[in-house]
Amino acid sequence: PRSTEDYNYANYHTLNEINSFIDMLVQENPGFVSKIVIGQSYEKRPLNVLKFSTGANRPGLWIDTGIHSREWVTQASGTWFAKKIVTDYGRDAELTDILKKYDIFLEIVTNPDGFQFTHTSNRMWCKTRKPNSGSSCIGVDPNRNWDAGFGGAGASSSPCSETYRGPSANSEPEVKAIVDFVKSHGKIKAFVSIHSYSQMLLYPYGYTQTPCKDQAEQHELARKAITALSSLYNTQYRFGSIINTIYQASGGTIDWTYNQGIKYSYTFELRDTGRYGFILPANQIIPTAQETWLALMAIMKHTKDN
Ligand code: ING
Ligand code: ZN
Repeated sequence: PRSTEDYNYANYHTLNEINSFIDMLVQENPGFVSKIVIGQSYEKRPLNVLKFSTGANRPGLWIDTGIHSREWVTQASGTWFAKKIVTDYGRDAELTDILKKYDIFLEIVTNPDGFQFTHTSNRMWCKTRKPNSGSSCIGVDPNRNWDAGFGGAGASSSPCSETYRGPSANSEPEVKAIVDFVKSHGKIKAFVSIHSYSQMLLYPYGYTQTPCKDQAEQHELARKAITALSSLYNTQYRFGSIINTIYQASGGTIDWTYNQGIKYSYTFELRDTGRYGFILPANQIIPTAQETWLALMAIMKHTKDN
């Protein structure tokens, strides 16, 4: 494709194709869209974040996709969200209002080394690609590597496990880059980390049964968001805390962001419920992205109004 108009949103793409998409989107929208490189992966790939901004010194809304590399519908949806934002800004009143008050940050390929590996070697690769000392197994689960209940139940200490937590919190550069970004930004007001699959909308905590102090509001907002989501194609989502809805998990992304003071911290598990699982047919990419966008809008709008 020569522009983001020609890009095929209805198909899966390689890392190079997504990176070219990012550069085209920035070029086509000067003064609105920029690319920030927040760090580099273990294999030295840039960690690219799209920034959508219409003014200086704004608080921020964060969305990441693809922290688990095999969850391909998430990176594909992230790409569709990026195009949706530039299409709707100035046309859709609600998104325009959001962008008058907030910057949106979108990291589409949050685990680029893993994503490249899913294209070249193993479609089911999930973790990072950093070697582990004393083991022949590669990689850390980047959703067990955050400094929130790190090392507790709901993660593995074995380097060969798919849920290996890593040698220490933030050991993975892909995680540390986001930690440094969130801390230095200081005004991220909503943080949404997108996975697949299971059709769930989850809020903290995953490492403890202790409810968040904002649980009642998080629960009602989750209900509102999944109601919006299901209005399009009647896709049914479950919602609740991580530990009570999916399973106990320690060192997870949104437990850390919530403990940093980001009240609207959520994780999505996109389509489906297991028929195709991680290998979701490409003809479901656009419907998945469209319905998820309605839920994201509900979360961003609520953040703006509260
Ligand atoms: N599921 C998530 C996982 O990392 C999750 C569930 C979400 C755990 C949020 C912790 C925090 O196990 C998938 N499919 O990756
Ligand atoms: Zn995942």
